Amino acid sequence: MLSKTMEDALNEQLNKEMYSAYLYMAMSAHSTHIGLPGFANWFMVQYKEEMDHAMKIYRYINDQGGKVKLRAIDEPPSEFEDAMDMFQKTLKHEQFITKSIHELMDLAIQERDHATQIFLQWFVTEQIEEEGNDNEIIAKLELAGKEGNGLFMIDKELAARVYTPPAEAEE
Ligand code: OFO
Repeated sequence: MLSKTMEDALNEQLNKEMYSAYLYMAMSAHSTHIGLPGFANWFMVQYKEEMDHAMKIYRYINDQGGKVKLRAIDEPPSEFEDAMDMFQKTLKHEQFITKSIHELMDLAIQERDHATQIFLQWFVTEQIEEEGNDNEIIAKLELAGKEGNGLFMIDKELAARVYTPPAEAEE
């Protein structure tokens, strides 16, 4: 059973996850456009993961007898300076999402909503991984410089990322 405040906050988070998916889809399209297929692949996998995050919240609201309310998704940017710009924006966005998840957790604690606290734990852990991945790629991009062989090597590395659908029990 969700309080109305918690239901609203979860619906808001669902929308933020949909925006995340949209943002990474835009970055994937841009990467393809500027000839970086590995980056395009990485962002497309990220897009799919964000859709999974959104669906996880969707199912949780339903399971708890709440009402899913879909809101308009903001338009993401379609132009980026370069690969570094995309990853800096990705990190900044993930820091925003982390803050948002922590605020949701604060609300669940305040409301003594134990089920939602347990549900949100998965997202708290996930955000550590998300920011970690972005920091790692930014560090590599700093070493590689803006173009040339280094960038080509990173593109090759990012081409290897594979999307793994969530196990049924985790869905
Ligand atoms: Fe859903 O983790 Fe990124 O935004």
